[in-house]
Amino acid sequence: MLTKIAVLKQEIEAFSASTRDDVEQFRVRYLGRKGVLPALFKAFRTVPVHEKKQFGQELNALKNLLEDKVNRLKEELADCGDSPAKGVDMTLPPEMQALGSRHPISIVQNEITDIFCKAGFKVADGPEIEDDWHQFSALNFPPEHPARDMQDTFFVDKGAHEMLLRAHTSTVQVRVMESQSPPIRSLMPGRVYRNETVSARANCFFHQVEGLYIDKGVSFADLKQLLLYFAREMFGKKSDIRMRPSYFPFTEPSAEVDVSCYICNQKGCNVCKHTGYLEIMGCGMVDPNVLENCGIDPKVYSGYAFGMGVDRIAMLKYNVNDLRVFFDNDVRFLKQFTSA
Ligand code: 2NM
Repeated sequence: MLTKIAVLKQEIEAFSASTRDDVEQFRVRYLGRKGVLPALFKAFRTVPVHEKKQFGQELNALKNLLEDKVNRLKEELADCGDSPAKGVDMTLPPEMQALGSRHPISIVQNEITDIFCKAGFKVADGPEIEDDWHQFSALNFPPEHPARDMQDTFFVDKGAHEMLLRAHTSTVQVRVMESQSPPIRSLMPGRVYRNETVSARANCFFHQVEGLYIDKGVSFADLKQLLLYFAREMFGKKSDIRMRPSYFPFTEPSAEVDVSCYICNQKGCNVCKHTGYLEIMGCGMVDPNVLENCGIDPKVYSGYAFGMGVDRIAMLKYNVNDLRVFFDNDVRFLKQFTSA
């Protein structure tokens, strides 16, 4: 029996493992319930009394040797899964996980909101599925207005509780005006939906940032100054703006805003179609009817509002001539954009 123990000792010392599985098999073979060591302890019972002391010591030494060996092997292999422990340089830096990047539309949207937030505007949020009141009636759209037509708006449920996908984020402005009292300085970035034929310049959904300022004595001059500040922050210090009269149901007077072409410095190029200006947004003084509809007294308060298409500005900024590429989800395209 002593020779058997000596042989086992050599076997155990010589054993090496390259995976955690190896260690486990080794442990089961020697220390498991039906393993070599328990069998020896069983045999120990039949050893003559005068030999028990020596055998006992040898057996315990063998047990300690085994347990130490198993623990050491386990530690060595703990960090490497089932791959070989030897030849792995644990000081090497790990393989970097590929990071995602922000979507170009989100980058531009954040840039726009940051600029207005510096002027004191606060971002508001609201539902994308809306009702007639917030989309049309509160905003002074007459009942026969063409935008109410099925052709322009996506209706979700034409039943008793007619719901629709919002076609502008002014729906959120209505909610803000209904729930807050002036002064109001709020900003609504978000996705809007329109029933358009999809093309290089139009999609059935796009992104808007709208702004609203309501207080006592707000004038068109205030609006003009804010938009000039925005144009210079967004398109460069040398930018200029011009306004052209326009029409929206919810503002009176209304205007389209153009920014001087930052690509050719107004010398004329393909992007500005040799006009020297790029059309970037619409704006106006909030119609007194809208204020009234939202519970704000138009005799006390006045306000301005503006709205711009994020996708269009992103096309200008990144020189993209087909807006569908923003939504094809081609990672090769999307990963080119980083927010500084
Ligand atoms: C635009 C252009 C002009 C606008 C108006 C309002 C509200 F709710 F105050 F009446 N919100 N947004 C507005 C005005 C939006 O987008 C081209």
